[in-house]
Amino acid sequence: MKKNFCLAISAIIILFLFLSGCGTYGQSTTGGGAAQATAPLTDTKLVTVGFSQVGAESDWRNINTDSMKESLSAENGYDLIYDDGQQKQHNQITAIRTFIQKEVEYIVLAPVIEDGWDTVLTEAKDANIPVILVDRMVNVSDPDLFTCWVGSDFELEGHKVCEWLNEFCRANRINGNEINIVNIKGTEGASAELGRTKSLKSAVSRYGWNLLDERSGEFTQAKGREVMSQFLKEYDNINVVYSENDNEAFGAIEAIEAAGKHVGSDIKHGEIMVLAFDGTSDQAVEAVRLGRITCIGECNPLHGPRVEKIIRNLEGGITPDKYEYVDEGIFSADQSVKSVTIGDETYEVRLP
Ligand code: GZL
Repeated sequence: MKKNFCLAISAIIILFLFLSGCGTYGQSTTGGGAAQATAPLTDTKLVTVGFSQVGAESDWRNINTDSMKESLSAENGYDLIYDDGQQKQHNQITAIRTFIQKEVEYIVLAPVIEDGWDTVLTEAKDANIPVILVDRMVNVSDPDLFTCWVGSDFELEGHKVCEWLNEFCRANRINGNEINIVNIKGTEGASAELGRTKSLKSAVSRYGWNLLDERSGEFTQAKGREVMSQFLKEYDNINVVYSENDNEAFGAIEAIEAAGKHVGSDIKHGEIMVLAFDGTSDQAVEAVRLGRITCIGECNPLHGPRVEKIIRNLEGGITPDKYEYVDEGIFSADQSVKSVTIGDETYEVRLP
């Protein structure tokens, strides 16, 4: 009698468990008792990321922003809080403080300039929020104030373009002292400006070029046009423009043609050669192919997948490399120079 009773109770318990959604093999199911798929990914908690972007000053920046937003999307498991710094450091500092107040899990910073970040990055560190730097670098007293950085070698970009100009002069029998160059710099104090300017200055002294003047075009087309217009009023012998991004180059070309002059590589016969950096927009690609921009040092804006992988690895307890450089080339349609060599690396010159 007692045995039958226990068997009956056991049967009832098993039946209840099965019907109540707890599988007979310990798998949890949802409703109906039949085994269901596990909850879809979107039910897992999203990783909150605060991203402080420089601004929207250039085609490169806009493509970089799109890359970050596409990678740090909700479907990829992220809750992205985006802030456009309007090219002002105080806006970025305010944004970082807001991210800290919101207790985001990660802060991504594309710093507009290198100096002035120690205080706010210390606040982020005190709040135990990892900071990932993207694109430009910060100049801080303690490198532990950021977890890692991903971006470009801006000095190398400048070396490639300057070596291209040197090889162009050799191939076309132009003496270094015949080069009268102006520099439309990027945002003063930005890593891209510092690196590209430093490389130009070392090439000027190495190859005997005449650096007539340098002023900031703030990486924008409007300012690039304004600076170039001023240069043309002050100098009548400019034959090369070193423009620290494509948008400044577009503005410079507008100014040059408004002054009745022509852009191109035939500098022996009065054309003004325009050199630039980025090569990311359709307009820049067309300008190179048409020879309106003679040479561009590539600057890769697609940092989104790299930053997403860094965060995913950090979530999995994997420490990222402190510094991650992206690969970049050099573009030109001029046939004078096939490749440039920097140190022990040779870079083929190609169409974008
Ligand atoms: C380079 C980036 C620069 C681009 C400009 O990585 O910081 O800022 O060259 C952009 O186009 O404005």
